[in-house]
Amino acid sequence: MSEATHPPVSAETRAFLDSRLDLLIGGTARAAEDGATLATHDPATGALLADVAMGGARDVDLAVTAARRAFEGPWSRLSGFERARLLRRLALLVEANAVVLAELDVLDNGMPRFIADLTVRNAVEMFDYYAGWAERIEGITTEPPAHVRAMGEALTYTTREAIGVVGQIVPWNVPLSMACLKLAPALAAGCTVVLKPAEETPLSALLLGRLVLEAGFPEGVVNIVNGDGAVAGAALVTHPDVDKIAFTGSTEVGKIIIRAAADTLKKLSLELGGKSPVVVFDDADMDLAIPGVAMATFFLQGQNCMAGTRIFVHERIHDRFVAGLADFVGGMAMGHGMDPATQVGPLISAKQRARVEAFIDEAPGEGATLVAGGTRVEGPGHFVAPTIFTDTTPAMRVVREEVFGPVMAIQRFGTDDLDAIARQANDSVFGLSGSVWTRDLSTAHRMASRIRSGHVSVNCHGAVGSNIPFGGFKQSGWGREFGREGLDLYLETKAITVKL
Ligand code: TXE
Repeated sequence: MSEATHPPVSAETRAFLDSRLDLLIGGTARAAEDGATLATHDPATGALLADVAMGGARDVDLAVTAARRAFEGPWSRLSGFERARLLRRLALLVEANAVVLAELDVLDNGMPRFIADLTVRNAVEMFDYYAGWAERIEGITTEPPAHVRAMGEALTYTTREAIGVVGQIVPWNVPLSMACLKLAPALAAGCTVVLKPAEETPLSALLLGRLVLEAGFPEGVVNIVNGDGAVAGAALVTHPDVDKIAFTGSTEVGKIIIRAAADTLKKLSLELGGKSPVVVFDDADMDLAIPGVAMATFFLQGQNCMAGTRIFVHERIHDRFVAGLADFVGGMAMGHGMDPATQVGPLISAKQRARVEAFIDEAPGEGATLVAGGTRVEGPGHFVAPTIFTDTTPAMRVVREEVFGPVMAIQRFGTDDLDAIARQANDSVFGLSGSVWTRDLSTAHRMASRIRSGHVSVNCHGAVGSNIPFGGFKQSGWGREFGREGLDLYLETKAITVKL
């Protein structure tokens, strides 16, 4: 990696990028069986960052074998308290390596530095939070069945046991966060893991893997296999010795995984796409709502499953609100994520930029009015300016499909009938997130209860946290991550009856 091609990074980050970036299998760093590598680039400059080992089906098989051995061996003998200690040690190590982890995600993903710093803090919190749960896994006692009681005294109780070997497949939009939010509950529950990061962002997970070993987790508990989704990802999904797949990514691949996992009937948790509604009432605090709604869409360049991308604004405030949004967006600094002033970084890839630009090119022809952005950004990086359309309608593609880019689609409403507004807001196959902006507490709660999503924020957006269940209604997925429900995704319940 040449210094000239990107802004300065720390010596530790440079040393990491210059090191061998292998797969982590059974506690050992190793090249792919066939020697294949994957090149990863800085999306802001196009510069090559590093070549990392690219695993295939054979590597996945080795990783699953190592995970099974660990699951049945030393890992299964550790108590929840001991797993908690390891998780807390990992949290401290992530904190101690915060700068390198943040810089790796900035370089690999393009995200602005302030977002990378936020994701490292979230990662630390995630391991600390789930360390607490590792100490609190418990079952119940209940009444034995009548036919056993008829024979004399008996006892029925339940235990909560780790599901086993888990395959975790994650996307590129928040690489470190995704790896940590998947690993923490699985390890707290006592599972072992084969993690497959996204092709576009293989770096921070590899450093995390080194930290997992440094924290003292037994070898094979966490295995990391970078690789192609259709090869390494698919091998994990069909592997007969994997008990569960946890996936975050596109709804399209989620459906492929459901079908592919059917033969082995794996447990699945899926966090998929979104097209979240943002409802702005005419009594909303404009000073709060304008920046808040802008960031609901443009945070992470809109490459965010929770992004609020269908905006419903009361017609009485529409013009004022839209003018305020255009002003705000005009002041957003676009650039390399390592520049502290940057609020908008590049999209992840040329492919993603082309996909997003196709939505932008098509919308005016369907009748949408362009308010901001919309012009092509020249240069080597995959930049797209924050783009706002108003006068959009429910049938437009920009309103129906997940763009996963910085594109906002505004519709107006003229009614005060909350059921009618909710029908508009819920007119989507997705149901992941949403937000309501009003000063009226009653309107806020009544509207929040009508939105068919797993997560609703009031006067803010995307208020997620390690302790707050998160997941989708409808085609946004199966299951809830974070909180206690996030732990439950990795546990089986066993009922035991003993005739005494
Ligand atoms: O996602 P993919 P992509 C949406 C968003 C975006 C679109 C495409 O709309 O524009 O998806 O992004 C692995 N078996 N989201 O193509 O393909 C892949 O290697 C097993 C929403 O990047 O779903 C990667 O690790 N695994 C989203 C992961 O799946 C497979 C986040 C995600 O890649 C596989 C990302 C297969 N057959 C994209 N094919 C969100 N909800 O946060 C691919 N993968």
